[in-house]
Amino acid sequence: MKYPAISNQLFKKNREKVLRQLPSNAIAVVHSNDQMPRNGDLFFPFRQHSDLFYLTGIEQEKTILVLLPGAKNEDEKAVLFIIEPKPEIETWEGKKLSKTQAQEISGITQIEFEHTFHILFAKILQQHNVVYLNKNENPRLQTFVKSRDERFKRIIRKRFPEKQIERLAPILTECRLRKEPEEIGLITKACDITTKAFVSTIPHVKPGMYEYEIEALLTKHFLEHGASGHAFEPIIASGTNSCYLHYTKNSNTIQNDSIVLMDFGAEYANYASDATRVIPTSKTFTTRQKQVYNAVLRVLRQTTQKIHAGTTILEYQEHTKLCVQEELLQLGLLTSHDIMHQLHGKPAYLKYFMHGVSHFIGIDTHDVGSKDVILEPGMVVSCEPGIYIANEGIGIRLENDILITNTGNINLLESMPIEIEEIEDLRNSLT
Ligand SMILES: [Mn+2]
Repeated sequence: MKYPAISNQLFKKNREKVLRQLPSNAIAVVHSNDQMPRNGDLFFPFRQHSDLFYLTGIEQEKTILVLLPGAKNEDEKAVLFIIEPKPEIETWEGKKLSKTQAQEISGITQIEFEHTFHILFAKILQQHNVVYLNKNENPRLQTFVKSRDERFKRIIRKRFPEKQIERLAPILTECRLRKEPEEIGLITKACDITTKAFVSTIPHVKPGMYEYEIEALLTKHFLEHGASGHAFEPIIASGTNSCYLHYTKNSNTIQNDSIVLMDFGAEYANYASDATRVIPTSKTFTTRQKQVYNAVLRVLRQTTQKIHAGTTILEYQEHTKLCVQEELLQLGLLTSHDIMHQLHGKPAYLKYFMHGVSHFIGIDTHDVGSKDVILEPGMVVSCEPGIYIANEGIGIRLENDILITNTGNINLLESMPIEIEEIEDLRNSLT
C-alpha cells in the first residue's frame, strides 16, 4: 500500500450498514475483480473491485467476502477468503497477505483460504434460502466480459437452483453514496494532491511541448505524493482537441495562443478526485478565450450555489442549462430565434454543451448513484459545466468536486486556481 493504513473501523461501519439491510435468512457474496489479461503472459495493473474494497479494504486479487446477517455474534457476520501465501508465488509477485494481516486491514476475524471457498460456501448455503449477489449495474457500462460475481451467479443458478437470488447492488449503492468522515478525508487528500500537481505543472507549459509532457509532469507529482496514479485516463487536450469530450491520446503539439483543457485527478487510497481547468498556451488568454472562459466560470458559480441537501442532480442541471443558454446568447453563438424555434428534445444549447453537469465521486470517479438521488450531507458530486466551440478551437470546461454538508457545500478543490488572473499569474510565475 502506498498510503498509511486506513482504520478498519471504516470497513466495519461499511459492513454494518449493508448487514442492517439484509434479511436474516440471507447471505451476501462479494467477489474481487479479476486480474485482466493483456497479451502474452501479462496482466493489466490490478485494481480492486470498488465494492469489495469498500467492505474490506483488501486490495488483493481472488478475495471473496461472505456476509451472514443472521449470525448470532458480530464476529461471525463476515467471512473473508484470501489466497494462501505460497513461496512459489511470492518469489515472483512479492509477499501476499497473511491471515493476520487480512484481519488487521479488514477488521474481519474469520479469515479462510480461497481454495476452501466452495466447500465452506456450500455448507453455509445449506442453512440459508436467499443469496444476495453483486453486479455492476451502471447503466452506461457496455461489456462482453463477465465479472467474477456474474460467473458465480451462473454457478449458483446451476448448482443450487432452489435458492432465491437477490440483487446486492441497490443496497451497496445506497451505502456508498453517503461517505463516512474517513472517506471524505481520503477524497480531500486526493483533491489536495491534484491541486498541488496542477500548481507545480502549469508554470512549465510552453508552446512546442507535447500534451503528454504535461501528463508526465502531473503523473510525476501524483506518484511522488502517494497517489496510486490517475483516477482515470487524463485528458490533456490542446486547441481543437479541447472540444473532444473524452480525448485521451494526449499526443499533439501545443500551439501558440491556444488553450489546453486538462481534465485529471489523482487516485489516493482507491478514492478519486476529478478536476478540470483550462490554461492559455501563451502567457495570457486571448480576448475571445477570456469571454468563453468567464461565461463557463459564471455557470460553474451559479450551478454550485444550487447544490445542497434536498435537491437532485437532475433538478439543478435544469438551471445549468438555462445559464449556459443565456451565456451562449451573450457570446453570439445562439440567437433568440434559435431558441424559439428549437425542437422539443433537441434544445439549441446542445450544440455547445452536450454532457451532464454532475456525477457522484467516491471510490470510482463516476461513483455509484443516479441523477435523481436526493442529495444528503456526506455525498460528493462533481460540478462541471462547459462550452465547446469546435470551429473556433475553444473548448472550456471547469470542474470542482463538491461535498454536501448540513450547512451548505464545500468545494474540495477550493485552492486550485480558477480565476483568469490566478491562472495567468501561475503561467507567468517562472519568468
Ligand atoms: Mn468529472
